[in-house]
Amino acid sequence: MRCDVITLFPEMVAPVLESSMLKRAREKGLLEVRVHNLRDYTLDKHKVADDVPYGGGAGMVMKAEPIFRAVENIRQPYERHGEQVRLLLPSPQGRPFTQEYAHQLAADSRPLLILCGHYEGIDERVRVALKPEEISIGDYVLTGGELAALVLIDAAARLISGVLGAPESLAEESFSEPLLEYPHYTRPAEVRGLSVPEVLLSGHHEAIRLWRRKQALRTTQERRPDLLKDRELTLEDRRLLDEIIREGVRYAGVCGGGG
Ligand code: 4FV
Repeated sequence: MRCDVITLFPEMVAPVLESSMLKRAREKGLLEVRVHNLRDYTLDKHKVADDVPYGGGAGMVMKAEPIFRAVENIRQPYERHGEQVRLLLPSPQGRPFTQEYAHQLAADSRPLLILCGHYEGIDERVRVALKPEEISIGDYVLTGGELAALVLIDAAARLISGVLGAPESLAEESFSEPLLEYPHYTRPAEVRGLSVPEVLLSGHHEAIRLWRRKQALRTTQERRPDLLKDRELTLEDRRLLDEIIREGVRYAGVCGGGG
């Protein structure tokens, strides 16, 4: 996965790329990320990249020219090699970002170019001329696109085979199929009087698989019933959901809570 990030605040982005999974992915050569400071593409000695909005109003707008110059400059080497760059713009107006979208980004061989907006946003002529693919990470307003850019990179990079130590864990996690995750436990078996569900200590793999499936279905039904709506359920899932409904008890997630 190759990714270029254009931002006014590289210091917000670079440190995250130098830690944990993203750092390992880069060291393994499975992820390439270059961070570009938009100010390097401004024309004036004060490196001004934003200005007051035409028509008045609060806040500042990011100037179009530095963005055009940055995008053209970063695209060129790729286009010289016949590669088309995928230009992404994190914004509240964008298509909702989902696990499925993350898979799509991870599977795309094109280099990604992520433009981070800031302040009130970018000059609309950038959208008109460059037609960036807009992606929203949620219905709330951030101070800038940097955090959203890191969300996109993190969610996609971890899906690249070889990045995560245990690729099999990808198969069972939330939204791998639209179910929320089952509860996880680790040593010690007793914490502040709280124990671990017996079944997980039983070594009985089929019973453990069923217990985890049931918990995932229960949590999904309780917290995100929308994820279960018009979803093709297996016979087993239907049986487990019937059990859950019959039990009708809210699973507290900690032993002694049934489930
Ligand atoms: C955002 C979001 C987001 C809007 C104005 C940056 C900010 C500022 N990006 N999903 N929600 N962006 O709030 O992606 O330019």
